[in-house]
Amino acid sequence: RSGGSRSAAPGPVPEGVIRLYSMRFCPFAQRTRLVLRAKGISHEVININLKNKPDWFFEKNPFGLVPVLETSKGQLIYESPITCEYLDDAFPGRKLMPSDPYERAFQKMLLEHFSKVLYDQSLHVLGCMSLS
Ligand SMILES: N[C@@H](CCC(=O)N[C@@H](CS)C(=O)NCC(=O)O)C(=O)O
Repeated sequence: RSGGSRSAAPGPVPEGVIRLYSMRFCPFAQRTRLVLRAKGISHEVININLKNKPDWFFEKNPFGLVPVLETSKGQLIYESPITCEYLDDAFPGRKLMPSDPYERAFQKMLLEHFSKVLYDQSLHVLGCMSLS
């Protein structure tokens, strides 16, 4: 869905489904998509044109970033690690996060390390692009 900044907002999320506002090549949204798939959660995806964001998107996330989850109750969840933890907590089935407090903390510490690597790599790629 590209649309342009004044395009109409999508309707409410149907019962029994969760909606993901995403972008195909976003590594942060990829985290959320991986959890949706790993847990087999029924969902729909709306891809946002980040170069020309629709105005209504800022009502979903004031930061204007993907990923964002929206429930059929109109609840909005953003920031990728928070979306992943929400999905793990809110849906039954295989738990992705350990229940032990230290193990949970350890997983989050690991995520911080990987986020730093991801960020450094993004900068590296941008650096290479600006050189080419
Ligand atoms: N801290 C955020 C970062 C999300 C993020 O940076 N998403 C990018 C796409 S990969 C975005 O929406 N960019 C739009 C913009 O910067 O205006 C998260 O973990 O969800």
